[in-house]
Amino acid sequence: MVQHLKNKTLMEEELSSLIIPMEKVAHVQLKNPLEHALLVLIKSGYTVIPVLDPSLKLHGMISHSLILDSILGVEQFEMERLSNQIVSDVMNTDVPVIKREDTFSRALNLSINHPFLCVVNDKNEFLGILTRRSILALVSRFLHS
Ligand code: 2BA
Repeated sequence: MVQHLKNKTLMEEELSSLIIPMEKVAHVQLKNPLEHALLVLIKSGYTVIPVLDPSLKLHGMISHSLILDSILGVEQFEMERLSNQIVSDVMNTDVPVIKREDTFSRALNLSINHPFLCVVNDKNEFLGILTRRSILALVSRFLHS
């Protein structure tokens, strides 16, 4: 079983079908004001979401905590920063990325430290996400079959 998963690429594995496609992933644009990003985060219910540009290329991730941290003044929140700052000012650019040609083993390793991985193509265009939950569900199915 281990050898099987080690050599298979995402494309060959049924995990590929578990990728949540871009249209269903809550995301924001680089130039959106923080106010808009916070609204999308709150409305979607997710804590961290991808940041894209108008051509749908992946640039980073934004979270509640990054936004709150960036509007924190010395003694209080500086609420005007929500409209003065944009997503690219505060996003995290250290994004866990995976391609369909990558091995399942790489996805599993990356998912140890990340709740989800961004799936991109060779042009860095965002295709969707793969959650740690779906990766573990597949491992569990293999272990029990
Ligand atoms: P979190 O937002 O921290 O969510 C952690 C887990 O809480 C999710 O695990 C899911 O089980 C649950 N959850 C949170 N918000 C939810 C909602 N609006 N609807 C249903 N369940 C919700 P996963 O589903 O494994 O997702 C792991 C991480 O992947 C999420 O972490 C989020 O950062 C990202 N994510 C998942 N689906 C997403 C989507 N459609 N759009 C944007 N980001 C997504």
